[in-house]
Amino acid sequence: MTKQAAFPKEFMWGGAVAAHQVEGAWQEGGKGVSIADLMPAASRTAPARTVTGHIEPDKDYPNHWGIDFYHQYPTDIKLFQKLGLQAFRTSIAWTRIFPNGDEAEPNQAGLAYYRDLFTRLRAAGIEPVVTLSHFEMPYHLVKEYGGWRNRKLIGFFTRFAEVCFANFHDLVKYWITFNEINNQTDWHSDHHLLQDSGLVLRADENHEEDMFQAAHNEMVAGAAATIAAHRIDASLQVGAMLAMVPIYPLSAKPDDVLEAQRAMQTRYYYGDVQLTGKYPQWLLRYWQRKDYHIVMADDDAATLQAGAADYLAFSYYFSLVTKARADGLHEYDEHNDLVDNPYVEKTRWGWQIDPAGLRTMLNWMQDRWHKPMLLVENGFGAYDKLEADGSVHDPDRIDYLRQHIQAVRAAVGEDGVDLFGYLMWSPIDLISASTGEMAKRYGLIYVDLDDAGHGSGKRYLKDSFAWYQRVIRTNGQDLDD
Ligand code: P53
Repeated sequence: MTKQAAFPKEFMWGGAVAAHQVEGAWQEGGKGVSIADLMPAASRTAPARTVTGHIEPDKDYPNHWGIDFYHQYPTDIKLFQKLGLQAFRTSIAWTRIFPNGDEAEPNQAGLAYYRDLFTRLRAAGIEPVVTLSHFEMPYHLVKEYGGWRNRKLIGFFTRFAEVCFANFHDLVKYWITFNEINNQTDWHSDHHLLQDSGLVLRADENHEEDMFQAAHNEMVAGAAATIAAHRIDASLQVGAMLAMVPIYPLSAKPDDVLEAQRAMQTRYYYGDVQLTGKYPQWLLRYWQRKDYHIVMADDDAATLQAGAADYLAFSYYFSLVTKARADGLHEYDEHNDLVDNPYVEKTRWGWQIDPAGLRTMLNWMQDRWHKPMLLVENGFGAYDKLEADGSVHDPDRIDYLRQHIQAVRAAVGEDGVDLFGYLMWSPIDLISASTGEMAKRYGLIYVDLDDAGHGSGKRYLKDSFAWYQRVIRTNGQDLDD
């Protein structure tokens, strides 16, 4: 009989959130205004969130209240402990530490808040995993400096990162620089340019060239932060973070295959730069062909090399499919010809459910970058219903998580992929990043709030809570029923 694949003993089971999606309290503790604070809620059918630079009185801003984690974290951590979480990923809101981003000195109230949060996590036996920039840079840096296309941001970010490492290195070993830095590859989307790089572009600007410039500056900043982390405490582990979305060819037609490969190159050059310290040749040639001039300082190459990430953090939710145009290949542009995958189901938000793609990508990343990996997001957004007796039945979420954890088990146990943990999104309901809705729920814990912030805010355990609790307790073996 073939032996069942297993997770290693020290495999880390956890859950993930981001500050602006849970904390609320957007004007407490000296916090400055972040881009997330200026994004009104959209919806499943009209998902575009925009930033106008001011609060529009007739719109809802769910990030302003989140799930009130800013105040309720001590009791929420108790629930996470009951769940058995071994790791908890959150982010530090940059605006709690540097409200405008360009101050000389950090805000002490912000430092005190995160010190208490991380201390309580540790006391509960939960390893904090902390993202420095998760879709929420200070709006001041967008308005006054033009976001990440300005090299001054390298200095501001590095200072912010150093303050965090110096203050929390005794509590936090695992760090992540920029959340899903590669989403901006979809540079046709104002939303992604803004979330990743604080870019608000005029119609006459070249969005693609600006995206490459902003991403370069971010990656240099991430490398500089990584170097600083190791100087402050050699035991710190700093990860790069990608949204891992496989892009398959629609058919075995050779042009479809080439098209899909180019889409993957476009999406994952951020991994090449951050993990190997080098830009791939195809991209340098592409810039030449397009007459793009990405400004780099003399020592950027050395910084990227010396500050290569220690590990790769990534999210995985869905896969995409592309095909070649009738008249030949696209330039490197993954978003031109995306088509439905006839073999997979979708969520209500149109996200294609593909657990096998996770195993494929784990192997692909292992073979390409040879670095330790941490899966820091994987989950199922759905409408949930709170029953009169306080229960929430979410069998579809359990199915989604089960199938993806089975794929991880096969990749780790059979294929020998170097993945050291699985952090699901999310232990608790939170505000959606793409649509700003509360109604798109991911949690194992239900939070009684709606899109307009109405409700008791009380927490209820969904069926998936007990299910994941057992997964953790059995180290991923008790999965198959
Ligand atoms: P929401 C796009 C594609 C895959 C993941 O997403 C993405 C995005 C951008 O929204 O975001 C990550 O809430 C992100 C989280 C986010 C989560 O996935 O849009 O890192 O902040 O909440 C789920 O359904």
